[in-house]
Amino acid sequence: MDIQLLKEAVVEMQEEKALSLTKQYIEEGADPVSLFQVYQDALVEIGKRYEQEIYFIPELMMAGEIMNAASELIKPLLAEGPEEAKNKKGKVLIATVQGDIHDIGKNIVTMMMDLNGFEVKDIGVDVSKDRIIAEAEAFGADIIGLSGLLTLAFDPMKEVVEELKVQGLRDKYKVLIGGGQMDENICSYTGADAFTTDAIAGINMCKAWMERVS
Ligand code: B12
Repeated sequence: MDIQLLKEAVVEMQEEKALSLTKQYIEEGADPVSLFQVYQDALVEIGKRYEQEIYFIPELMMAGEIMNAASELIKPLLAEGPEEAKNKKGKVLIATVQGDIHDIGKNIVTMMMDLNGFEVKDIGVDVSKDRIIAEAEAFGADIIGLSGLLTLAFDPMKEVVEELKVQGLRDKYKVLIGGGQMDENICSYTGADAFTTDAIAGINMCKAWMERVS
């Protein structure tokens, strides 16, 4: 797999080329997680171009479309994945927080968690703290996964944690925040238990938490 060639095609918005390379690499036996990683890296580059005003909203939208089309190609490979899928490990309620509509990363994580043996309920984007908590309660979640890519998502994440405290539910859930901007500082600002910028790392954290309780 020529990572650079694929990344360039995505960054340059050459959808047909990107998808045909993806198909070719799949046929050649490329690892699905590495393929997702190339797309994620390309989207970071597209984000930078947006910041530099080389790209604008239409390009962000186009990037989203290319990523979704690629996900459809890559997903079936993941479905051939681990045996452990049958043995549900724990329940994860996942949402993109209020004010944020980015969902590509969340959808990837949801899919990967499911394939890794978690029971996942994805309640969508732009979800209020009250709904997140109500849904977690109704679902009997062990973990609440919050996605957010905007700086504006930090406060809604914090509010979910605060509201859990107000309702006396903070100790009932592990809260994991995810998205490209997440780091140690944001994690402590929001009061979440952990953060990740990577789906696989996030899944490993969830596995470790569930092993500790079982
Ligand atoms: C595509 C895109 C869009 C698309 C989104 C389409 C969609 N359906 O999601 C559209 C065009 C709608 C969009 C809109 C906007 N966007 Co936008 N967008 C992007 C872009 C280019 C890629 C995002 C993406 O999908 N990345 C790929 C995925 C796979 O990566 P990921 O989300 O990080 O997810 C991975 C991990 O973080 C992790 N993960 C994610 N969530 C979770 C959750 C859990 C629980 C776990 C465990 C793990 C996890 O797992 C994933 C796989 O490893 C980014 C740039 C960037 N690099 O992030 C800008 C970016 C996020 N957007 C940005 C902006 C500014 C906007 C707009 C405000 C633009 C505008 N003026 O309207 C709007 C916001 C609308 C809103 N209210 O949310 C800025 C945010 C800047 C900031 N500091 O706040 C960015 C960073 C671009 C930039 N560099 O300026 N955007």
